[in-house]
Amino acid sequence: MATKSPHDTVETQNSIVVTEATRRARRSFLAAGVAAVAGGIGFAALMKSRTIGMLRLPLRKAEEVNRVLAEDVIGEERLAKTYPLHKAVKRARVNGLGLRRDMDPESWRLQVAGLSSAVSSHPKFVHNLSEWKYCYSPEFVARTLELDDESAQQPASTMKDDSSKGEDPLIEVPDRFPPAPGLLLTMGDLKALPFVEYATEFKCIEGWSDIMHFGGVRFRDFMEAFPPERGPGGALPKYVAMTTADGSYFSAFEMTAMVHPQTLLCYEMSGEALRPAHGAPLRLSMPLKYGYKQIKQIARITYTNERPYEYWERFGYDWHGGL
Ligand SMILES: Nc1nc2c(c(=O)[nH]1)N[C@H]1C(S)=C(S)[C@@H](COP(=O)(O)O)O[C@H]1N2
Ligand SMILES: [Mo]
Repeated sequence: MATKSPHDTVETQNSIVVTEATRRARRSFLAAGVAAVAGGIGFAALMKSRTIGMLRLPLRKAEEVNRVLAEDVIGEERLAKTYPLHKAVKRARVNGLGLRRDMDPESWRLQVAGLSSAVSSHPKFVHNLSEWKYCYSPEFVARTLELDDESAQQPASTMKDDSSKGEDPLIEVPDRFPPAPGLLLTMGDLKALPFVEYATEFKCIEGWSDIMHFGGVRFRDFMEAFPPERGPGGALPKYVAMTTADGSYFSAFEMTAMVHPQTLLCYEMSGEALRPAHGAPLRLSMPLKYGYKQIKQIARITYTNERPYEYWERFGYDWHGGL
């Protein structure tokens, strides 16, 4: 069997993106040439026009437009602006519904489904992830309240998940913990991967933003370590779904957004261990998307080719949540 090195996973994805971008650029380069001529500029005029870099201005402009387009579609090259870490707020605002404060932290595992069959030899492989039981008990509430400060204890969400956004009662929320083989990872498995941190602007659709400092592992590094099952021709799965342990919140993403270098699985915030109100033990940071896509208290990650359902979708919010 030809085993692909884990490194190959991300490299291949990048080359897919690059190839696609190059193809688009070439297409619009030609289109620009045609347009320049058709637009009456004429070849001689085109050759006399100012050059920027290697390209004459009219072509350069088309290339620019194309770059913006490609970034929009591919979402791979655009980076969110980063700030010096000390510019981040010391205590970030808390927002969100239904975070569990009563989970036994010892019972937390990160379930990963949709992996390459090669992982069946991994020591943390299990045949049925759904058999894992997270433990809840009121005795853990006091401990998580202690880890958060008072402001974190009264989340101020005004995001409507009631009928005001027109919930469609016909939409049935699918089971987010279907039986599946996969890995049951611990925080130690995540901490063994390269640590990355940054401060970026976090934007909530409710109209506030803060510079927040996140730390954790790049999803692309995580994916190298725990590679998904590939489709025909070695294609990566199209989507990644994530859900909390109790299934009360869930989000989903295109693979192109997941391999973005600023997409992090975070276990630190403000340079400290992630607090319960901010989604301990593990949350997502994806600075090119709105806050509602940055799921907290992640328990299961699934690679899939079917577009997964997203929590806010039935209330009329955009599935992509892009900024
Ligand atoms: N599990 C879970 N994750 C969630 C939410 C939630 O309600 N539950 N709310 C989202 C929204 S709308 C925002 S703005 C951010 C807030 O993150 P913070 O509390 O760390 O500021 O979490 C996101 N992730
Ligand atoms: Mo939000």
